Amino acid sequence: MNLSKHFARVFSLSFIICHLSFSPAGAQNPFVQTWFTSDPAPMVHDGTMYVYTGHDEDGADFFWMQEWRVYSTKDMVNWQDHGSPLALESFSWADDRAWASQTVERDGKFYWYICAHSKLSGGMAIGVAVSDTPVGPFRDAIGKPLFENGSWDHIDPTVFIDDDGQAWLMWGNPQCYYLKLNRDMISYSGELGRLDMTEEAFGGPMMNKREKGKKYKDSYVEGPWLTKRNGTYQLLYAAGGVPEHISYSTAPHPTGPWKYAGEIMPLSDTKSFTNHCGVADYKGHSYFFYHTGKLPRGGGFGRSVAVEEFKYNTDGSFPTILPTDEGVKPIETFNPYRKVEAETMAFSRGLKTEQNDEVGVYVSDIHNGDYIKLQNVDFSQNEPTQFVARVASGLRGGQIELHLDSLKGELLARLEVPGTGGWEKWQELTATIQNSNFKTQNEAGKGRDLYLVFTGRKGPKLFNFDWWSITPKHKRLVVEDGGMGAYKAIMKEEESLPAHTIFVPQDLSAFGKKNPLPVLVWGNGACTNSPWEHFKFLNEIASHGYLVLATGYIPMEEKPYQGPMSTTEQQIESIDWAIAQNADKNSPYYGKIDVKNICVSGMSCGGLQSLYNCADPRIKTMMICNSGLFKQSNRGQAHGGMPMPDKSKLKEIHSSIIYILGGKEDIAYENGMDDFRQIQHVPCCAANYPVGHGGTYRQPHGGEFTVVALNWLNWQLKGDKQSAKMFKGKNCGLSKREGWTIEKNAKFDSLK
Ligand code: FUB
Repeated sequence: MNLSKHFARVFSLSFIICHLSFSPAGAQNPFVQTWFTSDPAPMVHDGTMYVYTGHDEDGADFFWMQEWRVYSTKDMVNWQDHGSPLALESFSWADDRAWASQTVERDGKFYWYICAHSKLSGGMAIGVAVSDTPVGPFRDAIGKPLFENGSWDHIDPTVFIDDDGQAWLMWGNPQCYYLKLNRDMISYSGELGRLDMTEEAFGGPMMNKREKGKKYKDSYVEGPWLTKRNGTYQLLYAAGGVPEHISYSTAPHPTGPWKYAGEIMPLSDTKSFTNHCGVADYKGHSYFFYHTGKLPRGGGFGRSVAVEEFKYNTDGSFPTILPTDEGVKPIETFNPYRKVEAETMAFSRGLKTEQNDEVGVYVSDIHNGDYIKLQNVDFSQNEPTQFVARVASGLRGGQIELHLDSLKGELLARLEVPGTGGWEKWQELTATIQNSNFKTQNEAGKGRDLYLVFTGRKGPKLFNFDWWSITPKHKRLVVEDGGMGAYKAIMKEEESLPAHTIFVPQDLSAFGKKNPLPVLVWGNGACTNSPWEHFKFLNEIASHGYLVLATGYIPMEEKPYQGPMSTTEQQIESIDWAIAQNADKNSPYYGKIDVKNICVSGMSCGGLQSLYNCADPRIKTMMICNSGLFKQSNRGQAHGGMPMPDKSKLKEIHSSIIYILGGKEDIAYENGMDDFRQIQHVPCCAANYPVGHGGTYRQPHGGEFTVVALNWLNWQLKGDKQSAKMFKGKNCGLSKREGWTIEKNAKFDSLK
């Protein structure tokens, strides 16, 4: 018998069986297929779910782990790979075992608590890294272990910030330890604490303290996850010994007394003898993260993160949660009309991801037949015209085919990828969408599954893949489901108003002479020529029945605009346009715009643009956000290109005016408050909310700043008496609203 042929046949058969048993149809777990990932720690920040993981090496025979990785999603099924922003090399004292970890945000910084083997003590140690963003770059925050004493117990840190601000760090195998972190999150106070590892607390004592022959309900092993629900602390942990299941205990205080509460994820055939969990609530759903060994060629040392949705029992206790291959359902649609990092996937086959300084993370190891699947892709917001992709190939390239709903489903486009002269010689290539008449949603009115299928010569690597996008025919986007107001809004560009972005109710039929749309004219922070930082705020305002005309190009994605600054004239163009459209019988806006009720407004440099334009007689009111004219004494701090009228300009204001500032931390606080004090001839107030210069514009629906702005506009432009109460009188709504303060000038109470 020809042995090499025999092995080739056995190998290819087992490969096929592996892939067949790992069917993509509907499966979401494990939700990362490019690498082995373990010990998931979820963190929700700014509307995004992040998961921090360990990384098991391919083909390993122990937990020889070198780095940690980060993934994120907004819809729970399409995950973006952020690569590895933290590795053993980040800690000069660590030399082995990049084991379980958890990240938490505090005061705008992200603290990643890890454990690793320490070359200083020879045992395991707890370390902490810090970053300004959830995806790094992270650096060792203190240049030494946060805690070590030579013991091997010190693994698996969990961190929890309590309602009173106290941050708790817990970890350990088989003893569970705790420390009280200081406010700086990188030091601690007090002595090392030890939980009482009793039968009552954990269903059984530590393994090494068990009485021979005695049966115990359970026992704590490792991987603690500390959280709190309905005022009760919950400690989840890997339990029972090897193989591990997940159990939990509850307590009135993090230090105890803890009481065993039962199993959450019982033992089942996950092909991993360890388990490790984390829980998080996200967009009204509760999720349980854990790991299995279920990826092809995975197992006890090749684990993969998985997630299940669950509902807490009414008393806050956990239900039983079973591991599934299906995983979770999407909770939002996926927008393809933007730059999508190629390493964003609901499922994939055959691929790896790599990273470099030029492009960040990209998809690599692409061979014939490999694919990326994205779930719940909603094409209905626009019409697709082109598929654009950035690729590089050091060999002969291949093709990317776009199919709907299955690997061989309806073909949308086929992109030819040539050799580009190197694996990192990137080219942007375009293919036409062949059939733009396809159904942009499925029968259920949801998005469709999109498969990016890679084809080419059999055998060799084809190309690397950085990002892709679908070019929309029309520049328009529904933001945050159209906003929370009574009129679902849309963000769009109009040919008749170049270099502006319009936010307006989608259905204009509700508006006319009796109910016209007041106008908000907006200038952007840094006088950037796109409202990319403020679109959620502006969209939300539009959804409450306003025509919002923002300076600059439509932000089709939430990324800083890179182009020349805007000009003060663009706000005047907005006013001219609104008046012209209202008078134009052929315009969809004909007779629908309230041209007598115009607010000119802007943030930071956009606020300066607004103040520059303040004398325009068509202005009914002004709203100056995180801004104020520079004083003689600090003019030097201004950036080039900012409009710089001196304080005498304030005399030209002829309307009511509100300053909305970010409190003393706001760099514009001094200038804004100085304006407020100087404005005595028209009603003026200054509202402060302690968030600093950035305001809350990028929070969902624009956050607190939207609430105040909407009340001001409703009062000043729509005459709404209820909204007036937010500002009028000694006990006005704003004076009672958490975090806000308000000051008013002598003329303010005369404001009707
Ligand atoms: O990933 C290495 C170790 O395996 C973790 O620290 C434990 O929790 C177990 O999952």
